[in-house]
Amino acid sequence: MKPVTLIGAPTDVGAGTRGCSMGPEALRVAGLAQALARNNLQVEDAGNLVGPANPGQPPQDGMRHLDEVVAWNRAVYDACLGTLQAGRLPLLMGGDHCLAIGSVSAAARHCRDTGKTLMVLWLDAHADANIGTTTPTGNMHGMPVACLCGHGPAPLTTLAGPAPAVARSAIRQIGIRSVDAEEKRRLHELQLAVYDMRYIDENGMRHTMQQALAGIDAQTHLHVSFDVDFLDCVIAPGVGTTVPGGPTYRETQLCMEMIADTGRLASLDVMELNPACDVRNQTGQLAVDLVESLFGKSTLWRPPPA
Ligand SMILES: [Mn+2]
Repeated sequence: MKPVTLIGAPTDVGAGTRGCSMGPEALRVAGLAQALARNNLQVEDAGNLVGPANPGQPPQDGMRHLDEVVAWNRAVYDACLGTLQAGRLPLLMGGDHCLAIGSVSAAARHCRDTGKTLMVLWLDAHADANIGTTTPTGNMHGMPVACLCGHGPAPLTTLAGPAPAVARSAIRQIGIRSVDAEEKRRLHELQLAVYDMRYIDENGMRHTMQQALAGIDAQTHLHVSFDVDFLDCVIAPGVGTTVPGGPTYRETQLCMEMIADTGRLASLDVMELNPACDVRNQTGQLAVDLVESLFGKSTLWRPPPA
């Protein structure tokens, strides 16, 4: 496994509820770097990126804080791309989920430069596929998937070069259970691979992950974009947009361990952790626990998967 660089992006410019700007520090307090080091990874903490404050303005043309969202995403893109070019694995600590436009665009750029094949696993309660004309709120953390597919304002869709940054077939969404009315039609038109909660209920997490990870090979760069609201809010209250009925602790552990088994994890986002909504940092600690599994912590010694 490559050495890991922690990159903090302390902003909530893309969120409706404020507070996930404190997410990076909560992950540090929960011992993220120490947990990775315990699992024999080399870790460096690159500190926090700097960007504009949250101006608290209403939407313009269906989007809130576009200028600030662009500035933060440029900073995230540059930091993640530089980390990848240095042969390291960027772990972006959000911050709201709009910042995945920058981190996934960086992964896409790096894959183009090195001949790798990008696969994006989007672990989330929400599909994040809105655009300015479909969003009910204007909050840009509901738009990163659309932007990565080339639908959105040009400064965000072209961070990595000509849009789209990512082929729609490269994105697999897991845990989805909240889709806005207009977004539902768009999601259908985009033909993304969406493993929603009904799919997980009917097929189980093991089969779901086997499907979501199908096609992975030695050339795959696997980017995991983990929105902490993926988790059932009974165990993970520390997010601004809780949706009931998410994966349990055990289901999520299995999800993370099956990703780790591929050995292809190459970049990671941990997003939307909101200490203002949390209880004694329990969600921060849970996120750290799950990230350990994502990096290969297992209960027993296991032979490498075939
Ligand atoms: Mn999200």
